[in-house]
Amino acid sequence: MLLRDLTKYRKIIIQCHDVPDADAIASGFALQRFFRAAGAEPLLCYGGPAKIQKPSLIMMLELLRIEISHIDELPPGTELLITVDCQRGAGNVKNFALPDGAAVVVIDHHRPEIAESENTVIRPHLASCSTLVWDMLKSEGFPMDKSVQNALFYGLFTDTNGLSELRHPLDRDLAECEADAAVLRTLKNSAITAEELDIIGETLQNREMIGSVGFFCAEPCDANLLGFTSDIAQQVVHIDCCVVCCEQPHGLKLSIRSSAREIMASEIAEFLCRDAGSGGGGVEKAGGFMSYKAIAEISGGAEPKEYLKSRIRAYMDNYDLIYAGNNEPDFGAMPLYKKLPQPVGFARSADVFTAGTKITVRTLEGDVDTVTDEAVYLMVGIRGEVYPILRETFERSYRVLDEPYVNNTEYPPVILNRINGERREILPVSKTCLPKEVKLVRAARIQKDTKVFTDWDTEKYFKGSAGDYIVANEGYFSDCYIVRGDIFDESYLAVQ
Ligand SMILES: [Mn+2]
Repeated sequence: MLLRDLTKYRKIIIQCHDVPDADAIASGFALQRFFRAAGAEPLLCYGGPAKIQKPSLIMMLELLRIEISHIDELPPGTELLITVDCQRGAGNVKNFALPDGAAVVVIDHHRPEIAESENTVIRPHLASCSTLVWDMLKSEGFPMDKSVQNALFYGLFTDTNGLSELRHPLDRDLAECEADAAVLRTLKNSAITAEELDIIGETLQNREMIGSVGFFCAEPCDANLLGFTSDIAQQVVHIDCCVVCCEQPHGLKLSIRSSAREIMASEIAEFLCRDAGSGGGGVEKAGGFMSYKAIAEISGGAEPKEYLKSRIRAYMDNYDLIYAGNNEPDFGAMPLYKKLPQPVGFARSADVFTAGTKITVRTLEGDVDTVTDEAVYLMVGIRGEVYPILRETFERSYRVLDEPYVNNTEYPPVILNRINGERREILPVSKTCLPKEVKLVRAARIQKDTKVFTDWDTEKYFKGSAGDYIVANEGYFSDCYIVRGDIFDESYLAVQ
């Protein structure tokens, strides 16, 4: 569904969830501006028991000149109802009676709780609904003025604990669009009331240790308090990871910090929220959300916080840890396989920006900083992942095919010039190449969840589940890694 498909409606209601937060308000406000520019009469509103009272939200409405109404019923003649940052039919959004024939559209970034259709745009991998709306408005070529940009930036800011829990490359793109530093500075620094400071204090006093994971529960509060709390807890000695949660009307909101190599915050967040919501972020900081409804479904009615604790325990118990060159398995005894040559993409870094430019490569898997150089090429993998390689190594290992490289990844990798902010896509200047040599490996299916730590990446690790393969390059067993089961079956052949 595209926004332009909706401009045929005149009387449009944009509804935030009950007790709206900055992300819902920002998303709705930006859509209101779009539909107003298209000649419609969009009303931004919310229902539910309480009016907006939070000081930072009242300040947001004033500074960005946002008008939002608290209503009991939809105005007569409503032709289109759009729910933002929530899904009509879910528990956290007032189910207004709809006039006959009115259309309903859902724009949200939470886990789908309703059947998806051509009238729903639900993207749980995005950290904020503001990111989604921002992306939709960009696809329409809608000129966003400062107040719209400020609002969307602030929506993302508050949903990611001050930008520390960004998940998707699109989140990172929006995070760079701070429009008006002065307005945002005021908003950012009016986040906590004196009462909320007390909540942070109390939360930190009630700690429960699950293995080396510190578990903290805040009383129901604004989600941005969780990030401040976990930032403090992370620094405590002997706590490898901390999980701070609080109950929100329709689910648990989580903030996670890691200070140990064995736990990547993004990965534990994804593990804890699996099937119950969505979680993600970076190596050290991540966030997540688990819906009560989903927890009840998958656990057979467990108390949500108890369920979360059981997930933390499962995470701590589940893994085999393999340190390359140290306690690795007996690769020599494993079957030998050869890797089938598969075309991959590459670009000369100096073709993207002139040699010597400081760049950030942005991909689905995260950001990588490097400098363009005649001697540095960029490899592009099947899922759009990008990694630098020395030209010399490249020429030794790959044969160039005279074809452009085609890859339909969800987020085409881009290169950002760190000096002037210019962004260029890498795929248009990429070509296809094939590995020259047949690579031999030793491999075996793993029986249980495993993490592999290598010497050449001291920050991240490979993670696999039962059914994936642990693989080592023949002759260099300390060069080991995990390959997903389905990918392994497609790309490796047993050597008899
Ligand atoms: Mn949100």
